[in-house]
Amino acid sequence: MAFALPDLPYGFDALEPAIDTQTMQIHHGKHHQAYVDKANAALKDTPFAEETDPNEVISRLPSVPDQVRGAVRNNAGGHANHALFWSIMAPSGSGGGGAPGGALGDAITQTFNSFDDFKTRFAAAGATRFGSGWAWLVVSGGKLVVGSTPNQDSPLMGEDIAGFAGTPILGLDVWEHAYYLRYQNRRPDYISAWWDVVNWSAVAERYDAAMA
Ligand code: MN3
Repeated sequence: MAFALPDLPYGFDALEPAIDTQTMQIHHGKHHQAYVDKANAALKDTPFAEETDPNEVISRLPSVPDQVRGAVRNNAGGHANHALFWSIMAPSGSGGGGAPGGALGDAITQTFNSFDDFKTRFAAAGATRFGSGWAWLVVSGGKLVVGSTPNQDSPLMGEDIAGFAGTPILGLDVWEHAYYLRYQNRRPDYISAWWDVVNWSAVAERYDAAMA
């Protein structure tokens, strides 16, 4: 057994209107599936061939054989990033939207001054990422940090590889394939609509696990 495409925890149309149905179908069924297939092909003859958790592989990229390391970085990275992305969203009003409470809510207020200031910082990280990549909220050294990575790099790959490190608890795909059908070039509009479908309970679970 190797990597497998996870089912979405909601229907393809569940994130409307923030993310349209056709984008979800293509993004999950074509893009994410391709990352899974290409990662499996790249890892086939390596010691990671039986690994089912992409986070285990991308956290140890220097141990991946040279000849396939680039393909694994892009495709196991893509698998890990998309699996996280689906899991931290939910339909607006049915788990999606609102504001974080509990320890995560407190930490966001302490770190960024307010939830609105956090959203401004995170949106800027996504809007200013040139080309394709991801915006992140991570836990690093017990602190919350906002940043971004190019392509399918993950903060789990470490600063030397991804340029930004930590345990991701919230991630936003800012590749054009994530928003172009509905928003065309208007990436900031996609980001501002996306807050309506962020599943803060799921993010808080990740926060608690990262802090434990
Ligand atoms: Mn994507």
